[in-house]
Amino acid sequence: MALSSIVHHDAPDFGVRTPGTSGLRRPTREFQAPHYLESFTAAILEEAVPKEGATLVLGGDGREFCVPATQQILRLASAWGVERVIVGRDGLLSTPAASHLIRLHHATGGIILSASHNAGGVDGDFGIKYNGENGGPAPPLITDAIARCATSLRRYAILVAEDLPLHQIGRHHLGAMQVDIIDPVHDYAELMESLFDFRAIRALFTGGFTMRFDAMHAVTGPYATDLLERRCGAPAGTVIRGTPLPDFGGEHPDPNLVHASGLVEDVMTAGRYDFGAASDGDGDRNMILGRGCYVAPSDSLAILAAHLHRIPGYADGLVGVARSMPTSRAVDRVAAALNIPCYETPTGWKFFCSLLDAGRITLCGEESFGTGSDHVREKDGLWAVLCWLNILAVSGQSVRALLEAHWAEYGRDYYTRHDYEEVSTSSGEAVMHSLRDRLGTLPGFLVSGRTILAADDFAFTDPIDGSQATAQGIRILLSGDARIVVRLSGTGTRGATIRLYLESVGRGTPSVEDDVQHELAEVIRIAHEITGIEGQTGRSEPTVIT
Ligand code: G16
Repeated sequence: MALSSIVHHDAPDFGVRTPGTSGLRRPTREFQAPHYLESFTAAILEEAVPKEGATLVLGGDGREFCVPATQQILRLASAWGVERVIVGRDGLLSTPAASHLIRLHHATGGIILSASHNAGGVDGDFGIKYNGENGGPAPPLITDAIARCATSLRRYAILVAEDLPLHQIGRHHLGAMQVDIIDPVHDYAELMESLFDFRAIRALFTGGFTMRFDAMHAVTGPYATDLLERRCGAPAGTVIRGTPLPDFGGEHPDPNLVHASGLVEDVMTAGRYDFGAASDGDGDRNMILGRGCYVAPSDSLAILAAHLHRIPGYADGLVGVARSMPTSRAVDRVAAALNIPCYETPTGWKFFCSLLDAGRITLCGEESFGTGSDHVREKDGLWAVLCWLNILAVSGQSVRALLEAHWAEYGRDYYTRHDYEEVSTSSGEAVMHSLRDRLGTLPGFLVSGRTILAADDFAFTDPIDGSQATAQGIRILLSGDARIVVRLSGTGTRGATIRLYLESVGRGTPSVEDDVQHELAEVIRIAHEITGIEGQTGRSEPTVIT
């Protein structure tokens, strides 16, 4: 197509648009405003994509606005001079699959359209994020530059062209740019097949093992159906809510005890299946359930660390592990027993990526239902589910038996997260400011029979490149091996969300029947006393407890 088909548009001033923990997430309607998506994408291209010879991967989780956004981004990429874009059919790509494709094709990077676990639809959220050539979320240096550029950019170029038939796999052209529309599942499924013992998993299902996977009407439906039902032989119907819908069926695609309550009822409460799992909007999170039990993400990470060598792709063992700061310290004890390093990083997958790139860690995970390894540079929901299936298959144990054996050997970290969603930004900040002001005075303080041993605002220096991240959340260590962490969410889009993380290492013989909230009642009380959340926010109860 001739150069004359590129037009330039003026972009209004949308104010500061700083990508958060995981890209720019805003209400869908905001993204649909004329020039909003376009000018932000232009800023991404300007700051992260060379004008010549670039290959990009493009896809999203299928939420409202994904398809028109994909078409617009293709026109913008063509006008920018991108040589080739690899797009998932219908604009679909899970986040881990996009990460894999970037690495597989040695692409310049990728643009992922998702607001992850946030609700979708016209009244929900939309999001966009840029991943670099390693397949991982762009580092702060790039996201800050994108934010600055997006704030000041007043003009962008776009190709005038018809929509591409996104449902048609094959090679297309848009101006001088080549567009390859591919099956979003195939390459990712092949990667999984290279890591796991599918024969053992198949035998597990043949032996009558039962499972439900809740795709929550989000992107993992087609991936899970191919992997679990077709490649691993699970009976048809194992994957539920498997069709991606623009509004996720009106539900919140967040795999936790609250938003996946149907699955929780079936597997955990009623014990109808041996195993249950769910993933989120873009397929990077996971929740694991066993008959009558729930596996807290921090425990899942520790158990995977202890058993990963039993999976073919990890037969050489682990070089190191990492967890985000608010994740419980359960994995630290496994790492100590394995005599491998354990890194503590701020919340956000990008902090793991430099350790993964440098070959310092094999496995990493977060309390926020994220687990992953060096196979991609994103957390990976279905990968975690396959890890569990593979371990269950080769160990012959149930989820409950694995959990209880793990706790008997390493001790149990009772753990809960209390979220105060959509409080006013000022009250969220007030809670943090007031804690920061008092940090120095807290150690030595006696609260409800426990002594505060240490308190700090978590700061991190990347051991590879020396970059620093400060003010990453307040850590309060209490006597009796208990810990309180407080931070503001980086992914909310309305007001502020305060996250209160509470944990205590248990004594005795831990069982899946233990009431975690009861075990932690005293630590919860102390957290309220120290943080003053109720007084600052007027909320006496959290919105979500996981
Ligand atoms: C994103 C990041 C995760 C992080 C999570 C935290 O997850 O990728 O690394 O743990 O946000 O969210 P918050 O700041 O709200 O606690 P996702 O799944 O939303 O992309």
